[in-house]
Amino acid sequence: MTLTNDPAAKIRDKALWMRRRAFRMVFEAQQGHPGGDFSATDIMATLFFGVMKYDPARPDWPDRDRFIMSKGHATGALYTVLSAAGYFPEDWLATYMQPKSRLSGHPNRNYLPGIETNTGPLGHGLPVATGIAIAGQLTGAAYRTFVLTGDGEMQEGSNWEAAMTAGNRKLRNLTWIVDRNRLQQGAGTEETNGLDPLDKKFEAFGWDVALVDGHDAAALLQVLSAAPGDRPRAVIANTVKGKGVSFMENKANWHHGVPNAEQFAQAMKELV
Ligand SMILES: Cc1ncc(C[n+]2csc(CCOP(=O)(O)OP(=O)(O)O)c2C)c(N)n1
Ligand SMILES: [Mg+2]
Repeated sequence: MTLTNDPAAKIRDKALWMRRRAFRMVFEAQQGHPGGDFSATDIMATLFFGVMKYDPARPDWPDRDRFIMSKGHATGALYTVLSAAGYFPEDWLATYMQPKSRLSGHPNRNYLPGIETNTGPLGHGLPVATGIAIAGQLTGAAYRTFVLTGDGEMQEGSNWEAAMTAGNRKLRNLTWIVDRNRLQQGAGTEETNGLDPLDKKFEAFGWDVALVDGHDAAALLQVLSAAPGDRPRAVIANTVKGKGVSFMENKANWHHGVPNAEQFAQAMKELV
C-alpha cells in the first residue's frame, strides 16, 4: 500500500474500487448500464471524495451540498459512491436489482439515503436542481447544488428551459456537469441530434463554461472545487463510455450490455 496525501490519488483509488464493484453488481444481476457507469465514475468520486460537504449520518442535514444524478440509469456508479461515502453498508450492493431490493435499477429516494430526487426518465435532474438552487438563493443558504446529466439526455427540451432559467437568475450556487461521452443508447450523439458547439450554447444561455478531461481526477478536482463565480457553471467533462475496460470503451452496445463470465474476468484483470 502506498501512503499518500495526494487528494487526486485518493479519488483514483475510490474510482477503481467503484468500477470493480459496479461491474460485479451488473455481472451478478445480469442487468444494468455499465458503459455510462464508467464514464461517470471519476466525476462522482471527485465530487464525493474531494468537493462536496455532506454527512452520511444526516442525509437531510440542511447545509449539505446537493448532488442530483440526472442520468439515473447509471446506478452502478451512484450506489457504489454512496456506499463508499457511508450512506449505507457495502453488503447492500449485493442486492442490486434483486426482487424487493432497495437498490432498484433507477434510484428511488424512498428506499435509499443520499438520493435527493428520483431519476430515470431523462431530462428531470437539471430542472429539479435548478429549483433547489433557486431555493438556496432565496434563503441565502450556503449549500451548493451539483447535477450530472448525460449528453444524449440533452435532447430533452426540459434541460434547455432549466438552463435558461438558471442563467437568467444567475444561480451561482449551481454546477451542471455534462458527461460528454458522445454516445447515447445505440448511437453517437452527433449522428443522432448534434450538440456541438455545446460550450457556445451554454455561454449563450448565461452560464460560465469549463471544459475538462472527465477522467483526470486532479483536473476535475480543480474545476469542481473552484469558488462559484457570478453565474451558474457548466462543466463539460469529456469522457469515454465504458472507460477502463478495453472491450467496452466507446462501444454503444455496452450502454446496457452485461458481461459473461469470461468478460467479467477480463475486466477484473484490467481494472487494477
Ligand atoms: C425520457 C427518457 N427517454 C428515454 C429513456 C431511455 N434511455 C435510458 S438511457 C438512454 C440514453 C442516454 O444517453 P446519455 O444521456 O448520453 O447517457 P450516457 O451516455 O451517459 O449513458 C435512453 C434513451 C429514458 N430513460 N428516459
Ligand atoms: Mg452519453
